[in-house]
Amino acid sequence: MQSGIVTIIGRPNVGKSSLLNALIGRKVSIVSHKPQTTRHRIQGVLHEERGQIVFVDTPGLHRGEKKALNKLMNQAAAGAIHDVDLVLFVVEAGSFRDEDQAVLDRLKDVTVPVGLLVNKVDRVENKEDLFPQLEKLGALRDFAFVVPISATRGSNLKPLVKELFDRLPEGPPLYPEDMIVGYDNAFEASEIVREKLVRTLHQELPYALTVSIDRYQIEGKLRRIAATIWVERDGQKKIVIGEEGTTLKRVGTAARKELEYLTGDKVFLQLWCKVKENWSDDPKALRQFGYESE
Ligand SMILES: Nc1nc2c(ncn2[C@@H]2O[C@H](COP(=O)(O)OP(=O)(O)OP(=O)(O)O)[C@@H](O)[C@H]2O)c(=O)[nH]1
Ligand SMILES: [Mg+2]
Repeated sequence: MQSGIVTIIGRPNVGKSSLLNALIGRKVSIVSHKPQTTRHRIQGVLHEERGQIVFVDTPGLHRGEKKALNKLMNQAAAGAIHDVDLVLFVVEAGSFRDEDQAVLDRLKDVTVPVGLLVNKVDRVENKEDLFPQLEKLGALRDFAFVVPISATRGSNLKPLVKELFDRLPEGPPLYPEDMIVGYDNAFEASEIVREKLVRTLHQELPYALTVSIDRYQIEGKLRRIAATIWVERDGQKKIVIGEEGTTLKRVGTAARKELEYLTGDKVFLQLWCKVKENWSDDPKALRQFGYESE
């Protein structure tokens, strides 16, 4: 048996969470087309005959740490490259930017193998363009391997997993066989609600909100969940609620359906929206909402 911890790192929006979900075959980490969707380290465990891989999805490393929340997100990501067995550096085909280079610079002192994943290759129209790109990116450091993938289509994931097992140490499984995710029910509910909000709302709102769970009760095949959506200003609260509550209702329905799908139970979801001024730059509020510093 082999087992090990593999961190997935990269700038925002390159498809790290999509990759984790594709590898595990289930929604483990929330996804949206907006950058800075993931805010915590998210664990998903892959169980195979060959062994077990614990994947760690991370917030996209970004510059311009405007708020305390951004600093915590970058810390959570940067802290995940230590004490692991392998690091997967994810970039987007055809779009290597300064922010990617900044991530690469942070990987300078990493001594465990670093694999390069060039994601979103489904978007490359002319496949002949890919080869020189892979060669150029592959020369940026001494990568253990370079694999072009499409996380959303699930392309090339088997060869990727083989590259991982080729390098992971012998050892007993780190987690029990039935453990797929590293978080609890309440965290899952808060993230699913946040995903629906991020996908529904525009401009700065996704960055101004967080979700806390006030109640999570399991009664047989029914789950009663009460959640609060926190925003920073009164005007934002109006937008979250929407005219006659339509936006909040739409978000609630989408979140409930997904939670029912994920848990297999019936879900009764109540949502409130409240204002906590400047929470994303307030260390005490951040702690209260579960954003821990290292
Ligand atoms: N076409 C295409 N789109 C992809 C692929 N992988 C991810 N995406 C899209 O890219 C966007 C970002 O995906 P995420 O998985 O949330 O990216 P992330 O790196 O986790 O982003 P952060 O959490 O913000 O750091 C979403 O709209 C995904 O659907 C892919 O292989 N092909
Ligand atoms: Mg993510």
